[in-house]
Amino acid sequence: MSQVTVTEHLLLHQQKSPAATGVFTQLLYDLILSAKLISRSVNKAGLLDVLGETGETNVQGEKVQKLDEYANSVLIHRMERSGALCMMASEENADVIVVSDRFERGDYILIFDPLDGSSNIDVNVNVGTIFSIHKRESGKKGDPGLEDILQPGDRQVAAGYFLYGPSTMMVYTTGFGVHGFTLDPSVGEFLLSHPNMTIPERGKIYSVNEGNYPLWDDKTKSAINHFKSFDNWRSSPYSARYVGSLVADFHRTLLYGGIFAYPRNYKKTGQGEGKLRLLCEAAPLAFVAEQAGGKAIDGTRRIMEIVPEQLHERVPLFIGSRGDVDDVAGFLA
Ligand code: P6P
Repeated sequence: MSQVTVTEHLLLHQQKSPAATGVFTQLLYDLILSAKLISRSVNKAGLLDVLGETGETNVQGEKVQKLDEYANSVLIHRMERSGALCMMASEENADVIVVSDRFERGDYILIFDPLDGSSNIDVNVNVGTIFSIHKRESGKKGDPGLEDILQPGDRQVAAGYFLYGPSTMMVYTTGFGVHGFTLDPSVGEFLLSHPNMTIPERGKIYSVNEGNYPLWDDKTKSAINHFKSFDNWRSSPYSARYVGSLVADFHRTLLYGGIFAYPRNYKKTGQGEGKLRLLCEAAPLAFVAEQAGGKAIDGTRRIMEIVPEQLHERVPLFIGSRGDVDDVAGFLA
């Protein structure tokens, strides 16, 4: 296969996209550089003093891992200097980060989860960085604010993720298909390895934390039981796979098909609306899923249509093969 880098691919195949401007290319370049720095530290985690927790708790009430903090600081430091952004939001930061006017600013807005699944780092399980890119309505002047970032997923200019696993991959979309790249550490470039990724119409794997079963409502229990029964489209139970790292579970679902679910967990504090965040997890992955021919709902609504009311809003998430998500929608209607 010819060695096509991400930036070449963007220029060659994404001209149609409003994203394919020089400023966007610079944004993507700096995002990729951040991911290379994070990948290097993740891959050496056992050797550097970056394992374990910082002793702090983030806005989500989760213990901050040392690598979380490192990944977050790399992204903020690098991306505020990209010249492409006016504002950022991180899953690790309570408030938005307005790019200081001592840096050159652009109209793009970057939302990210710097190291999703980081509780798995200490046991050497895949983790990832998820990103979502919006563009501020042109012509707006002055400092950006929450109203510029509380946009539905349909308004995303681009979205994707980096997966730090046996190899480091980047998967992204600008609205013209989904494309996967694998980092070749010997040259330090992400090279096109999965052009035009499409998710199978149906799968044979369901992915959910079954330990939360007692916390679900009856409709959710029926929907998940459907995949573990003989009365589904296969007339055979699906296989269960659950890594507990969203990017790893989603990436497998994208490649093999099937469904990933994180339902509402009633009785679990703060998870009445599910655990996953709309802006930095559900919406970017929903963009990728839909561009690959899949679907993503919160149970009744298309994720991409939900207008966030707050920065760290959580949503239930059912995402994956079109047919499997439609089955879930039937049970939850
Ligand atoms: P649970 C990791 O902490 C994360 O945010 C996602 O990566 C993952 O899908 C989910 O939480 C796992 O949550 O409750 O099943 O451990």
